[in-house]
Amino acid sequence: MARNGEDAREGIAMDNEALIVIDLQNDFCPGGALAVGGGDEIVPLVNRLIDTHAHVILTQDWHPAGHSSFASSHAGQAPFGSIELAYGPQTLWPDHCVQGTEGADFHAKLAWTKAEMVIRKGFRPGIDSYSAFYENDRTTPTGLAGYLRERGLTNLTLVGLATDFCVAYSALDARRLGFDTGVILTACRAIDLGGSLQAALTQMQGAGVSLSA
Ligand code: VGL
Ligand code: ZN
Repeated sequence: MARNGEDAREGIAMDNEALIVIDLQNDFCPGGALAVGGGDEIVPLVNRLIDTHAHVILTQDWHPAGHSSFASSHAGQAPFGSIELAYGPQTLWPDHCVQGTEGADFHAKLAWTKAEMVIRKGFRPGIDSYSAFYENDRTTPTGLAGYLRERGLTNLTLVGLATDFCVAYSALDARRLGFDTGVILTACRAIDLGGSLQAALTQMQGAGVSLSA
């Protein structure tokens, strides 16, 4: 069966399909606080995918100042190191996507107006949240699964930033929750920290996420 936007392009109403655009925010684009290489290059393709999908959902990384995932919140720690939090190891990041700042805004060229839902994550001071479904303690839900189920949106296509963190964690959780899940890799860019991109691709493949170019 044809997946994703192809069905929409053919004009067939695919009312069970949703495009989920992950964290396409200024801080993850060149010039931003946690810039992902080429993060802004995906915007035109993502906009075309938004155009061809009936249902569009956005996620927005949304941290309070002083968030526990920020290296600056921990004395003697530097960005991209790792510490142990109550729920396990946590990579430390530069301050990014602070609520209400320009860095937390969506990329200015992202055609976001069609989005039916914006799910914010990472707003609890003590827990980071890569996945659109569960925070990093792996038990606190964001509410997205319930929203999708209630709307009958069973087939998900994920794009955005970053391939090896928020996109991969979201895709793996989506599979675990029983959603048909695809990732369009050309509409994603990776942070690639210590082999994290290859690890994420292998994990997604193993979990039955349909990876396409
Ligand atoms: C992300 C690190 C920290 C992401 C968010 O969107 O992939 N990565 N916060
Ligand atoms: Zn974050």
